[in-house]
Amino acid sequence: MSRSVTVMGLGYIGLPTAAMLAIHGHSINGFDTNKRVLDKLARGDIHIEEPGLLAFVRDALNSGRLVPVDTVAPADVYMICVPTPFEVKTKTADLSYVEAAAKLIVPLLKKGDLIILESTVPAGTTDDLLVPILETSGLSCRTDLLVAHCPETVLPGNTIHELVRNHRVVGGVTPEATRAAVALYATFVQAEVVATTARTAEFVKLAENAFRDVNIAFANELAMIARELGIDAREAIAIANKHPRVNVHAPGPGVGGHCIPVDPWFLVQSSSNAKLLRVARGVNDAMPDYVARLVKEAIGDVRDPVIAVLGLAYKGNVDDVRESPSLEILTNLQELFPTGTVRVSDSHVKPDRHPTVRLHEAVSNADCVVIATDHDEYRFLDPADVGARMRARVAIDARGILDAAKWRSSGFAVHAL
Ligand code: SAJ
Repeated sequence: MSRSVTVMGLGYIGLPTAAMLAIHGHSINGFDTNKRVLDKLARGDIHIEEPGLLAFVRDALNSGRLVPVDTVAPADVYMICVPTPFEVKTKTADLSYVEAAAKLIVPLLKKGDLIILESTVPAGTTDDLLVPILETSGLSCRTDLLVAHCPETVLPGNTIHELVRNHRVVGGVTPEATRAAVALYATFVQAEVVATTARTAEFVKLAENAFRDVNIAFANELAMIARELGIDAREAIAIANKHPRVNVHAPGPGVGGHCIPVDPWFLVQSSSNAKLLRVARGVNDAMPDYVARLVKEAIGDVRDPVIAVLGLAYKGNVDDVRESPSLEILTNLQELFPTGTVRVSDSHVKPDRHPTVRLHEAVSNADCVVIATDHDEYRFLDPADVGARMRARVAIDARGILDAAKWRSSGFAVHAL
């Protein structure tokens, strides 16, 4: 059945979801408080880099079923896809955007409306924060409104595919709400839509990302130990992973993005039993400093060194710099080499997000090149060409993507993490 849906927040999740619903026959009002986002959409353009998303959104706009709106429009379904940032000082979730979105909906609510929260939140948020706000409308979330949480689970870089192919977890405040939300997702999801409670759905999402954070911390710790022992960590991990019950993740310069470095704290804030999660966060947060120290170890006491950092995005082939380890690496390098020059290049990152230089400018006269992000183009760099522009041939491969033998045969000292 086709529904009228107002999507609140047209970011990395809201925009593709709005387009997906429109393409599947629903009538969508796409609301955002950011005028730039709406202006771009009005011109048939989008504000984020995501493979295939531009064409997908254009199809939705051309269908006439995705309409950008600058005031919240009435609908039968409201989907809240706003950010839930992390308060650095208190290490807790900032739920002010969820609150604000919910308050905007209140005056429009009528009996039978379905309200879905997709934003990642601490367990209990739907019941304890969203429901009381919605009930200021005078309608009950038990008998009048249908309220559910359905956490987004898409991997940036593969959003459109995963929106359709990933299973979804839907947790309603009541069984009727669960059923209504399941029915909506079933109109475009080609995988299982699992029904549970709102609280469990919230918890599951956090558990998934915490799993990755802990596993990556384990890989990073193994990598540091392996290095001390003169062992190639990635080779060792690849061999260990041949065991049918072992799946160690990849070591790297730290964990970035708006999810994995943040979500474990949403569990920590709920319980004093969360110990491992804190330690894992600490291990991953210390990796940029470890990478900077590898640079120091590799180049020694060169006076006024020039260091080229390749990659600012938090992972390969995306433009997103949120919580990117590269930002920390830059700061750490500047602290370690106060008289040196640290340059960063990343062709994916738009200049209004962060200043960068072109790759050949970054490596020009450099004493060391650091591969900080696993963008595809860095895998295929020609070491002879890069080396010819540099003052000394030292490479720190924090992502393990260079063909070390090839780089060594071009005269590079290669230090891989
Ligand atoms: N990373 C490693 N080693 C690895 C894997 C990742 O160092 O083995 C690093 C990446 O380089 C990156 C960070 O971790 O800096 C996170 O990257 P990611 O690709 O693992 O995850 P995200 O943050 O892009 O997306 C995650 C996904 N969650 C899971 O895979 C459990 C995605 O499905 C979620 O929708 C998303 O978080 C979210 O929105 O919560």
